[in-house]
Amino acid sequence: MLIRTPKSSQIKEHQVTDEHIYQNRRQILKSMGFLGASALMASPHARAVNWFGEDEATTFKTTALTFSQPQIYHSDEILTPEQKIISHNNFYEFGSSKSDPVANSQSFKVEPWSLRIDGLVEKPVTLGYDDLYKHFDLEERIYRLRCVEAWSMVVPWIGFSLADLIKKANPLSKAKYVVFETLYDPDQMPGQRNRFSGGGIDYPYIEGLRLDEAMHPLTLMSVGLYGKTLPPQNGAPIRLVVPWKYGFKSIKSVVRIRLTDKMPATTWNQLAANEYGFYANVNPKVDHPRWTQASERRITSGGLFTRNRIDTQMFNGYPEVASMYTDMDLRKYY
Ligand SMILES: Nc1nc2c(c(=O)[nH]1)N[C@H]1C(S)=C(S)[C@@H](COP(=O)(O)O)O[C@H]1N2
Ligand SMILES: [Mo]
Repeated sequence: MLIRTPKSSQIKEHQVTDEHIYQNRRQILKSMGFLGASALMASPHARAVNWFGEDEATTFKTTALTFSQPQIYHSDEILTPEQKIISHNNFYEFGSSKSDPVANSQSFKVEPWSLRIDGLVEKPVTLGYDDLYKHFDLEERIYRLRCVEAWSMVVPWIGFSLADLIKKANPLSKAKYVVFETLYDPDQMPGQRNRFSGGGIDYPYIEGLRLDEAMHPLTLMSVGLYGKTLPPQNGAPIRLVVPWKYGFKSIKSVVRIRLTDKMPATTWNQLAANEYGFYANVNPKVDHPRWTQASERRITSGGLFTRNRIDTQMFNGYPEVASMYTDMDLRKYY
């Protein structure tokens, strides 16, 4: 499943993986009948550029991932270029500005890894690094990710349904919520060393979902993007992606998933409850106290000053989730 590729620092000429090259490569593989079998894809190297067009060193070694077809969740929107997805990040464990995660995470160790699923389950499960890629049907899913700060990206994720993982542990009927926890390792994560470098967060970073949200087929455990394993800045080796909720729900570098009967306290809700609710569903009609949520800046191939403001859609354009919230006042439960 995993194919080793050389470090990007070993690549002499720049190989820019933009969305067109990626899509073309997919089209060619598809027409040759390659995707769906285990395709041996050479993995072009990603280049991270900051907003000033300067290169950021990406020395972390990613590996090509194969995934099965068909692509159930698709989008015809223009993909955000890989170089932007891997260089404009929120990952406070590696610093609180957008360019900190790529700069501070390249030596992050993902192997060995341990992800534990426990709490109100019949049989707790522990997955090691290789298990993350072996025991699930990996799919590519193109999802929008909408940050609460009103920017958004369109990302070709690779992963599997969280439901497939939770089912392995046999949840007990008492279980109503799911709590997620990011690795706590101040030696590797400078943001966890003091309050100032880590945005005032009390680590580990915690997120939560209601069990029905966690079991929804859209809810993805992602292990890769743009055909390769995740780089650290995007949450290697495994992170959550909940496309109808603000980005902060999509917790990175997860080490524990615990089923519980109580709504958990979550990182951003504890930090500022009036700004960040437990539900955090993307909702253009409920503004953040300090800015509008009616529109967003879509990050595409343009530069910092490109005008690409678009209207934000209810549930980020995933109306199939609405039935989970029919009896709820979404102003109160924001
Ligand atoms: N552990 C952890 N997970 C996290 C964050 C974080 O700071 N720490 N930031 C969140 C926020 S605010 C967003 S918008 C997304 C960004 O994901 P990306 O960098 O892959 O685009 O990650 C989320 N997951
Ligand atoms: Mo975010």
